[in-house]
Amino acid sequence: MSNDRALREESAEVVRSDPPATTEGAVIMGPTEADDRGEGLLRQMLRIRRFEERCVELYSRTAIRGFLHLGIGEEACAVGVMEALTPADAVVSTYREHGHALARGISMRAIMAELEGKLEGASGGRGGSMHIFDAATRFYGGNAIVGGGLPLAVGLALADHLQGRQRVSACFFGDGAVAEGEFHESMNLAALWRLPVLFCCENNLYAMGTALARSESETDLSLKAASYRVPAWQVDGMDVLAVKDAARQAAEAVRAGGGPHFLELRTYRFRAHSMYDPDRYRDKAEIEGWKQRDPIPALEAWLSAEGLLGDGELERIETEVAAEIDDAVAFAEAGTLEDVADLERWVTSKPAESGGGTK
Ligand SMILES: Cc1ncc(C[n+]2csc(CCOP(=O)(O)OP(=O)(O)O)c2C)c(N)n1
Ligand SMILES: [Mg+2]
Repeated sequence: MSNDRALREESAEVVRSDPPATTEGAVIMGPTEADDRGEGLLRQMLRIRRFEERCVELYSRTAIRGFLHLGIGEEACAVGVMEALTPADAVVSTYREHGHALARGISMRAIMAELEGKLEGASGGRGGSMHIFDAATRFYGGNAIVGGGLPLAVGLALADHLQGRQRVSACFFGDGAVAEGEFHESMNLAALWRLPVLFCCENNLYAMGTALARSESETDLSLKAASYRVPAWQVDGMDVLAVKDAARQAAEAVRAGGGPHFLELRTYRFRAHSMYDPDRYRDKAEIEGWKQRDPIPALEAWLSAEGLLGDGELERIETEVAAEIDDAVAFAEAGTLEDVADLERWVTSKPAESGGGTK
């Protein structure tokens, strides 16, 4: 028996959803089941897509500066997973987090103002695109460090576990994070202590310009989770209904005390890694192949075929989304740039007056 097979059989369950783990010969995957919130899912994905398209324009006229990582093509992951969470759950994300933040319910105004570095932004304009944070929705970042969110999610889940709260900490990270020690330490402790973490690996096959197969001896990421005895499910990350179904099942199991679960969401970014990346490492044909599986037209087509998208409905959603984005941009542009005199504020903390500070 090969080592792979032994691992699969002896350790945690590895559930495979269609299509299988290969990306060759990409097929168009339609949504797979009737869904009463189909239109809501479409709206969320369109909000994210159109928001990020507007970000490109704003970046080119330097209204947005610094790093900007877009998740165009990956919207089904954010939207599908968020469907499985309640407001009491926590979300930890990466620097490619606009979609997660929007789907979680942070206001588009606060996100756009953050991207434009304004005081009215989610993080007071100090974080920018990579550091959106919002305690009210339990959205604990935005993190520029690859793999940096994993131990945070484990810590949040440990707190819930110790205090007997039935909450889930959902942690998004990329395929590149599996190369980090933090990934392995987090998987191990979460499994060992049976912590309520939903690990959501957005496997878009590249970490900056490095293809997964050039950096990992084992490219089946679900096996890495299985080696820690964490149930791992591979999911078509271009199919929002498949993501939603898998996330719901996994979150339910986590909430019921089943310990951490791992979703490998097989997805693809249609644009470069960031605005600075000339994207010379991917074949045009590969990109075009994945665009054929764009999650938005796939859901639109399915909704229409099922008669769930009335005449003029799509146009109405597009118009409403465009208005929301216009409003968010106007809000951000009318926002305040923090006074330079405040530059050092929040950089260091003052010892607490009560004497409770660090000595
Ligand atoms: C610890 C660490 N090492 C290196 C980097 C530089 N870096 C930024 S993004 C990135 C690629 C990460 O790829 P992945 O986790 O697959 O996420 P994706 O960008 O594909 O969403 C790297 C290596 C970093 N930010 N942090
Ligand atoms: Mg990646």
